[in-house]
Amino acid sequence: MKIKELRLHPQAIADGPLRSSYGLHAPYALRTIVEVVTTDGITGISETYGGDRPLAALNAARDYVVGMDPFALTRFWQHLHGDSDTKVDASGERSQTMLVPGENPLDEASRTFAAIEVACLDAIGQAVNRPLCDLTGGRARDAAPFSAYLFYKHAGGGGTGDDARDDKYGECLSPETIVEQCRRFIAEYGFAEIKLKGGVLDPDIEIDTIRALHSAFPGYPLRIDPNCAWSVDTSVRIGLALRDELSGAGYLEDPCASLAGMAEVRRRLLAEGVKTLFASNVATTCFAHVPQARDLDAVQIILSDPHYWGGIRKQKQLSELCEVLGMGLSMHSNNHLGVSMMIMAHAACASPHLTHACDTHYPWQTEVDEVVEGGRIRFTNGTVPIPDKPGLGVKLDYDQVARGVERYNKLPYRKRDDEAEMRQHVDPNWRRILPRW
Ligand code: GKR
Ligand code: MG
Repeated sequence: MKIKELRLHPQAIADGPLRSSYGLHAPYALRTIVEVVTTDGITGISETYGGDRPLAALNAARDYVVGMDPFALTRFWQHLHGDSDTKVDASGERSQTMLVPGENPLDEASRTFAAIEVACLDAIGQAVNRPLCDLTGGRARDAAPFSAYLFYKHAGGGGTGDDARDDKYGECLSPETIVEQCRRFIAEYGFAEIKLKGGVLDPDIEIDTIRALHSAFPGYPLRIDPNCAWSVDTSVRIGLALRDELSGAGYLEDPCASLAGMAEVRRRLLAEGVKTLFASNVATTCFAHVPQARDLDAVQIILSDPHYWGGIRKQKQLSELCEVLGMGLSMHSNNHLGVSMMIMAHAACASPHLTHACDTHYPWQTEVDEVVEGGRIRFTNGTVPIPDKPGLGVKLDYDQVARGVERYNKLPYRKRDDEAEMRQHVDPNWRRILPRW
């Protein structure tokens, strides 16, 4: 079996005006759907980040990919990374750049690799008639657990003009409206863990929001992720204030910048008897960051992402590494379609050690944009079960893919820029200041 064709379909998917410390989500998020067509007539599919840069990197790999044996993934990794993938800077320096995870230039080779790897594994799964998560030694679980990923947001459901989507949640900029958003998430999807994207409102309002969620949903593990919007002192203050609410299976995610900053917050909280765990997808974005994160005790839970940590086999290796190092593991997310939903579910099911429900933005996207045949992936009690079908278990609806390409071609932007959106729609003087509080 050889790859005879690589097809790339840039997609624009409607997205609501969600807030984070990066700024404001644009009316459309960008993704790329990837297909590899083999000489046996099998088409393997995948999904990755969108816009010019990921597309250019995939196009640059085309000459190598066409003609490649889909089993020869290690050689492809070596081709993209040169002789050592540890040459990625382990100093933690790039965590200071605060680029959107998955769009860090240094993750590019692993991101490109992952997109092709998954499509190859999908093709191999179809060739041997086995689900993808069974190809790396058999699955650890049959369904992947996900969490309710709550966002402060302005009114609006995403898209523009005639293409605007319904807004199921309305404006959510207060503790009460976030509790209501959560109620709807849990009623519709059955999630059993809750994450709040923070770093948006004054920290005291965010403390009140977590407290309100804690009393409305007793027993649900809670996590808050301000994407480094807080200083070390503010992080300590919030850690102390939320010592009960974030205890147990909850956690504090990237409260402040850098591994050194998080290590200091952790030390100061432990000195006060607060054992809240810290998770990161900003200070730890590749294998080279893990030993340092652990040695400093800055991060206890790694938030991986198969889309830029190097795909499904790397996700499984990371799971085993975290287990050996005594660290927890969960999964990061950005806006995505149903193909990525299945990539994440297979990655989670292939990983023996997975300590917390994974993140997903999927509830924020709508049926209108879905590219998988048969419509949106369904959740069962907060999980995505692995279908009894080969490979990823989903096929593309090509009419929907074409509509996504059409939307993409009409857009004036080719990369995510939450800061520019914030200036255009909310505050003309807004800048991303870290720490803001
Ligand atoms: O969608 O605004 C967002 C998130 O902030 C996203 O970009 C992050 O990458 O979800 C992510 C996170 O956990 O940091
Ligand atoms: Mg995060």
